[in-house]
Amino acid sequence: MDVTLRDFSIRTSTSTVAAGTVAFNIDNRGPATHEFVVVRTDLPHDRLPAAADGLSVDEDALTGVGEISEVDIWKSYTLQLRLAPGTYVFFCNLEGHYLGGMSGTLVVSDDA
Ligand SMILES: [Cu+2]
Repeated sequence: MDVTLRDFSIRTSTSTVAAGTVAFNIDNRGPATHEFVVVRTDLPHDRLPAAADGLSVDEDALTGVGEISEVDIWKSYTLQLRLAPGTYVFFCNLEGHYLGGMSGTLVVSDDA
């Protein structure tokens, strides 16, 4: 699936994928460095627990699945994850970016 990062949104080519190996083809369209973090949670993507700084998400309070911690501007990355059926949330956790709207939900279904 394709993932496009920009200030401040994350767009994905799909919101549902089949369980198994999922390749996230991540593109940063700038104008800042971003990050791509995937966690497994049933929380709505805009209701993740806040960290003490109030500007980012408390990743320690969530079940991390994978991430690319530095997505440079105008570069492309591939993140491959083995995902079991369930609900996942992805976000950018650089200061303020999550609050700016950089998050979304991915549903992994169990049908092949
Ligand atoms: Cu960001």
